[in-house]
Amino acid sequence: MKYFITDIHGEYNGLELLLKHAEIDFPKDQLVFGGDYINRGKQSGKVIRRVKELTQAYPNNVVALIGNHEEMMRDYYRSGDKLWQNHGGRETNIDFEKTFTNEEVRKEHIDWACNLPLVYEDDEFVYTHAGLNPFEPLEKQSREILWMSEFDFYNIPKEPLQTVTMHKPIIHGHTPVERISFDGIRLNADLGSNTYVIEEERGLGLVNLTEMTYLVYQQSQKKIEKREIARF
Ligand SMILES: [Mn+2]
Repeated sequence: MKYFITDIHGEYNGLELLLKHAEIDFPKDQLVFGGDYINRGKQSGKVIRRVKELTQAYPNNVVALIGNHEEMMRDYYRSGDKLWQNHGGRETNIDFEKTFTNEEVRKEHIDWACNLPLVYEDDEFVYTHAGLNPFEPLEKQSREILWMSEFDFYNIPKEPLQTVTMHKPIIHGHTPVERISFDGIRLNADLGSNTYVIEEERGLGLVNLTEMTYLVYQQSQKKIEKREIARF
């Protein structure tokens, strides 16, 4: 089975519940994380620690990509860019200090999160945080793709995207949606964890790409529900 989860935004309890519920068989199954582990939610440190742990325990089966929130953290540490501080970075930093009391361990986790890859490709799918530039080869995508709005990404005609991915569907997140759907080339799995203003609307999805179903953790009720991916 192939699984995908994205835009966790500090929702550690939901992540754990979903992983348990899905009964992922780690040495066999594949799990790709689409980025945005941190900010907004209260447990960014624990999420980072868990994802890093999984990628290191199963280096052939678990892949973690960078999101624009880790990119903001990267810019903050590289050049002092203040954007991160205004997007939850201040609180995330405090949480990192609580989670990783050892400074070296903390640094190691921050470095890890800031240096994750932009794109991953397997035999069936291409994975990215927000979008792809159809005019750049997959291995040479510019960092701007981390910020691509859903409007811009879904305005790209299917053909150039199919050309750049060799007809592999693009699995991504970044812009919250109420339901996960597949338009034949794009699948957005961000259900607005710690992001939607209305708490009842916030969800965290774990997609089973092999079955084209997903589990959604509804944050307000702390409940998990299974759904089919809509196709159009
Ligand atoms: Mn996000």
